Amino acid sequence: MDLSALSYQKFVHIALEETQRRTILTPLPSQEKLRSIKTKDDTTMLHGLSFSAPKIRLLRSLTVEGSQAMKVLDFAAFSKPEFDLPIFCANFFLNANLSIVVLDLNPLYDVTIQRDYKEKYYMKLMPLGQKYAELLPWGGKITSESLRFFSPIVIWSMLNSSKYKHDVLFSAFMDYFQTWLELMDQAVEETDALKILRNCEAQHKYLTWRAEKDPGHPILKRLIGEKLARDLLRHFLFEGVDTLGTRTFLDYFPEYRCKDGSINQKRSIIGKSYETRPWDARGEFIGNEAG
Ligand code: BLA
Repeated sequence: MDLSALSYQKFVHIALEETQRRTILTPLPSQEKLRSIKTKDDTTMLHGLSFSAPKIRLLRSLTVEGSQAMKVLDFAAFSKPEFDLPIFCANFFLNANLSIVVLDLNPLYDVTIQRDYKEKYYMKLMPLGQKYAELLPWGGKITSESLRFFSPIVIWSMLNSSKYKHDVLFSAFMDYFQTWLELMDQAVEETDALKILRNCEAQHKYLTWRAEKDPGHPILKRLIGEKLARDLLRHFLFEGVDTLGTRTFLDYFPEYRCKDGSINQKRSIIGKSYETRPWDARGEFIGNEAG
């Protein structure tokens, strides 16, 4: 597949346009530093954009494009802690053969445990989850630990790269993002300090997980080197990981502690599981790790 026909720029462009129809975006200082980075191979470019808005703490986008070898989109939106909105999450990776897709409104609270949270946001959205179940089918076993950050409407898929699938993905991306924007519009500011603190901690736990274990890290390190990749992760992609809370990765995920006190470099301790979609059409969790 010739990748030159496929680009994620349109995704970013239209998503930002839609956001601007509903709210006022203010560019964040982090965007200046990382607006564009040339990679070591000199043909690939990284482009970053980041904004805040009255209800949004951080809306940011990273694309990797240029060389024929691969294209990447990492697009996410985090609300201010006064709101318990899900986190918008679109992570797409594409090379000549394969397209890897994660698209979700990641829950702030584990929906297998917090039923009230699940009911508040996801019960109405189950038809949206069903809409793409056939065109973007479940991608097979994944890092088990990731599942608690996913919602019953998550799209996790591995596809052959094609223009048709790219167009389907654009449509899914816009549906999910519009849904997130609608939730943002409707969100009512929390005033209970304790609840705001809980939201802050939940976002911090999520950021801590992703800043340490996101599957894109090895590629980013290869492209721009260890130091800049770390900077990109902690001060741009997962900004807030050093400010929204004080707990460390090992406080949240003690099972990753090695005997010498360091963090186990493996992505998963439990291993991969969930061969098939572990949620039914009503959003009930039906997975078990052996599956
Ligand atoms: C693969 N990316 C994956 C996989 C998941 C995600 C679940 C399947 C592999 C696995 O089971 O871990 C995405 N995982 C997530 C997300 C969360 C999570 C979004 O826990 C959120 C909580 N992906 C990127 C970027 C790159 C990238 C920026 O987001 C590259 C620069 C690449 N993702 C990438 C590649 C793979 C992958 C190459 C397949 C290789 C692998 O599994 O290591």
